[in-house]
Amino acid sequence: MTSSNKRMSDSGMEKQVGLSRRDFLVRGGSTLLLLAMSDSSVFERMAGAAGDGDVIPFLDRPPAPPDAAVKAFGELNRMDWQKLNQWITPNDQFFTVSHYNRPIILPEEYKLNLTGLVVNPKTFTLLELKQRPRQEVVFTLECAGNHGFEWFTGGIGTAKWAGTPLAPLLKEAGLKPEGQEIIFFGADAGEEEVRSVKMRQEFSRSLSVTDALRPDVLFCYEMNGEPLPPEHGFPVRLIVPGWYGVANVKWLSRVDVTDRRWAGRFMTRDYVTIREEAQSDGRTVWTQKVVGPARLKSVTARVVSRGDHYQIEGAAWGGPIDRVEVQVDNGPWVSATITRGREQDFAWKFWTLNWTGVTSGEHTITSRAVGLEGSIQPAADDPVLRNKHTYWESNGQITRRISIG
Ligand SMILES: Nc1nc2c(c(=O)[nH]1)N[C@H]1C(S)=C(S)[C@@H](COP(=O)(O)O)O[C@H]1N2
Ligand SMILES: [Mo]
Repeated sequence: MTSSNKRMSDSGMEKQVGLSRRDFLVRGGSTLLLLAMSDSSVFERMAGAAGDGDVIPFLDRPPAPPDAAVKAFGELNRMDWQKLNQWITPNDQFFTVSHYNRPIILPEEYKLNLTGLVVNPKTFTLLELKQRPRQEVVFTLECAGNHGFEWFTGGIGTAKWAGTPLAPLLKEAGLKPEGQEIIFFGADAGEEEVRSVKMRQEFSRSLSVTDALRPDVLFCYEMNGEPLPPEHGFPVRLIVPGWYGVANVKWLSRVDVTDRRWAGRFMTRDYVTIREEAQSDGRTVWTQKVVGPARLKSVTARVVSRGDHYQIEGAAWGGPIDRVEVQVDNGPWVSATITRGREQDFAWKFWTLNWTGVTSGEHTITSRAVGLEGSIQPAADDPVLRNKHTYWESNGQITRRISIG
């Protein structure tokens, strides 16, 4: 593969932020993302671990984000996996990604317009949405760009989201049979240029009617028992459990039912994964697929020592998970114990493994999530990832390096 194959089209943010191509990790880069995740100073044990212990720092640590990224987006408080201590991420520690402005919306002025191919187009106030049946979901939201750059490893968090389900609301409005696709618009907007046409575009993503009618999809107004914080989409955002962050449109302003697919920036230019895929006849074809459902993934968060006892701890998410396996150096894959989250379909699982027979010196630790249907989180050098040319959906196995004294 030539290095030019690794290049990405440049759709704006790279220019805007003034980052050079070298600032990006392997998968090439166009749009830079933003994240703000504060470190938590209090250190508690992950669920499942008992007593105090010392965290042994990994030799590999994510580098600081490039200055240009910090300048453009403000202080970046990246999540530090070694400090992950709570299964639910507090709102003020939850990462955030916004591609346009961050609108401030007054609750009493808020309106959600339901337009297009419905028998009864309707406008909802915040109060009307809140008066509808309430539903909650614990859902781990990960930016599809997470782990796409060396310095972007903390674009993930888990919250208990509450709101009202879409399906009954859409059914009441009367979806017309020719309705195929539902477009969700945010109140944030920017200027986009396509084939020399300049236009104002709100942030938008669409779902097929089938996906939108899934019973767990919410018009969400609450995050961990609080009104949605402004940067997370106050007053109402879409929550699509099991999908990457980008599908979860914040500052929701309009929901439009249409008879065809939507070709906005975040469906067709950004958040499109480009791969060279081998066909059964040996040919290779280039594919461009829109980022949607989350992919199986796991991370080794830290190693804790208590005397001469060592415990490896981590998280796994991105689909129904059967188990997590851990490999030390070139040893066998060993099943870890899932300690938290088993009963929640859309939340990350926390896992631990007692590391026995530890010798002094340098070691590598790699984890892999195994799905209920037997699918396995791909190795970092798996062709499916090696032949991926964009940084989204970087769900390869992560190897951490550690030195035992
Ligand atoms: N309106 C709007 N919604 C949006 C975005 C955006 O820029 N504007 N960013 C998306 C992306 S790419 C991600 S990863 C998530 C991040 O959600 P958070 O900021 O609440 O963590 O919001 C999604 N929803
Ligand atoms: Mo994202």
